[in-house]
Amino acid sequence: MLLTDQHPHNKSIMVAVLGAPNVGKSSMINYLMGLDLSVVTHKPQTTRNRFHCVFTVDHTEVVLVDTPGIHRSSVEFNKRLNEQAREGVEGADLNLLLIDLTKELLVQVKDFVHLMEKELGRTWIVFTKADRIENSDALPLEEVFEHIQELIPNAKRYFLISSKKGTNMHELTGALCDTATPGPHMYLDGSVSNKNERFFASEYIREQAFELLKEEIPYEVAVLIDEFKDAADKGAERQAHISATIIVNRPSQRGIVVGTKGSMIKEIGTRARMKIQAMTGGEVHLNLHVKVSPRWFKNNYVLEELGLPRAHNSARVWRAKK
Ligand SMILES: Nc1nc2c(ncn2[C@@H]2O[C@H](COP(=O)(O)OP(=O)(O)OP(=O)(O)O)[C@@H](O)[C@H]2O)c(=O)[nH]1
Ligand SMILES: [Mg+2]
Repeated sequence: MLLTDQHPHNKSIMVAVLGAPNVGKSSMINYLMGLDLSVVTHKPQTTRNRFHCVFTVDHTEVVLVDTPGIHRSSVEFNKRLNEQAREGVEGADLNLLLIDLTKELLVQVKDFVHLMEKELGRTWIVFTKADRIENSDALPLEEVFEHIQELIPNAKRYFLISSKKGTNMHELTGALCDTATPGPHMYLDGSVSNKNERFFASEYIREQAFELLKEEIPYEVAVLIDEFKDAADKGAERQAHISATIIVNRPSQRGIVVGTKGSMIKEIGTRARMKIQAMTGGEVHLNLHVKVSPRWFKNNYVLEELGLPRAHNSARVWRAKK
């Protein structure tokens, strides 16, 4: 969408947000936006799709591309997640590579460079979770950054942030805005994403499943929205009727997701509904079902429906859905 009546002072920048699972990509994006848009949990591999998160400061539009954490795996599902991340750099003016300060720093960079399989354009390094390190200002980051530049020649500068405390977020926002170039905005004022409410509704349901379910189950759960109907009478508050299916891998998981006398699915639904209501600004009626779909994470049709097309290194040639 190119908007016609653009302000002459408009500027814009598209920024790919990259890094290993759980480094704090979505948390940073939410903090910069001032909105709990992207799903965050304490478990790795929370984000599964690449999408735009948009905010504006005065006349400057910043489009942050959230991506799944890139990681080593030979599993088809993970290959597709990695591909989402790899494609995140396409069209970006700048990459932010996030590095978790609580883990081995250079190992993260080496793994990332290896998995990206292509040279990165202009990149800034963002060291995350500064609040978890005692005296983080004393870290030899200048030295680490020099090593990183040997691995990523286009790494131009670095930041030390905490999304929990807001450390240096103002500086990061300022630097992004200063780097934006004059040009039209991609999004209308007030738009926050290229994904619709239907997508975020499924994300908020999955977020609760991720938080509430244990062991391998969160990774074997997917959510599909069957119906998203708006039924607001003229002048009345908006009402959304949503039906969604929680897909599980094995029959035994159905009972766990439903819970004793339906307690678990009720809890997932109640929590997700609150968050969806905050998004739509109206009442939400949420109907959840559980469906067993064995090995859905290997099923091309399901994966495509989840917005995960085949990767360049997918195990076999998948036939496109007719
Ligand atoms: N203490 C602290 N925890 C953080 C910070 N940033 C993120 N976290 C925590 O780290 C975990 C992962 O955060 P996410 O934002 O989901 O990480 P991500 O990189 O988007 O992860 P994936 O989507 O799985 O790739 C969550 O438990 C966050 O609360 C931070 O600055 N400080
Ligand atoms: Mg994420």
